[in-house]
Amino acid sequence: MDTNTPALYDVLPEQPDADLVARYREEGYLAFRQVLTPEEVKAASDGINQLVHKYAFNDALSERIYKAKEQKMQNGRGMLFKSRTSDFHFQVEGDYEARPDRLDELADNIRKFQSYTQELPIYDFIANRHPRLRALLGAVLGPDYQPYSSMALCKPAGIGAAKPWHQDLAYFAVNRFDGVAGVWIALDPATVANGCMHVIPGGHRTGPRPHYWSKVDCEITTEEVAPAAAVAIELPPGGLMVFDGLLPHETPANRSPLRRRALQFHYRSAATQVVPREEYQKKFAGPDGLFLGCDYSKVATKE
Ligand SMILES: O=C(O)CCC(=O)C(=O)O
Repeated sequence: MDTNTPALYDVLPEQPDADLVARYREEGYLAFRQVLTPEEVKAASDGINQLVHKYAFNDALSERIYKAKEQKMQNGRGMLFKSRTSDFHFQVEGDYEARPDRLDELADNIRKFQSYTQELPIYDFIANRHPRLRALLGAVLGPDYQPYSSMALCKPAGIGAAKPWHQDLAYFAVNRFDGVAGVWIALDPATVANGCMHVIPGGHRTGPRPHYWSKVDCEITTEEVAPAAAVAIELPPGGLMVFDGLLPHETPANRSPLRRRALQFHYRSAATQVVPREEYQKKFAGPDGLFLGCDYSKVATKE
C-alpha cells in the first residue's frame, strides 16, 4: 500500500475493493476527485441560495437567534435562522450583518447549515440514495449503516473563518468510536487558499484527543496534532472525502476572493448506537475518566 502519497483518487469506483477499504482503515480517509456530476453540484449549490431565500427573515417559517453579544467564541457569533417546524437551521458568518434587503449577499455569507437533508430532494438524494456513495459507505461501515447528521460549513470569500483541528467524535454522542464516518463534498474548487480540508493521515488510530474551547472554537491543541504531518486535500467541485470520526482535521480561514461551499453528512455503523450524552462522555475520556470532547456547558461567553 502506497502511504507516501495522499489517499486521493480520480474516480470513486462503483464498488470499492478490499485495498481501498484497507487504505481507509490505515489512513482514516479516502478522497475522490470525481463523484457528483456538474448538474448535481449546481443543484446542491443553488439549494443553499433557495433555502436562504425561503427562511431568512421569514418570521412565519423561522426564528432569529442572535448570540453575538454573549458569545466570546468567534465561530458561534453569527445570526442564526432556525426553522419553526424542523431542526433545520443556518448561521451567518461571524460578524457579517444579515439584512432582509440583501438575501443574495446573505446566501454568500453563510457559515453553517445544519439538519438540511430533508429540506430539498437533491440533498436527500446525495445523502441517502447516491449509488456510489452508498457502496462506499457500505464498504467502510458495513451494511445497514445509518445516517447520523447533516452539517455543512461554507467559507465565504475573504471572511470565511477557520475550523480548527478537531475530531468529529468530540461532538457526537455514540457508544463506540470505530463505526462513524463523515462525508465531505466540495461544491466549489476547494484549495489551500480558500480553506480545503487538511487531515493527519493515520491520526484516528490514536483514539480520542483532548479538546478545549478556545476563543475561536472547540479545538485540539497543536502539540496534540503535529500540523507538520498534515496533508491538504484539494478537490474540484463534486469531489468527495470520506473520513473516520476520530481523524483529526481542520480547514483554514478563507482570505481568498473565491467562496468555498461544501456539503457534509455523517453516518454510523449498525453496531453503533446513539446514547445519552453522559454515557458518551464517560467513553470519550482520558485515563482519568475526564471527558476530552466538546462540552457545550463550557462554551466561553463574554466576560
Ligand atoms: O467544511 C469545513 O470547513 C470543515 C468541516 C468540519 O471539519 C466539520 O464540520 O467538522
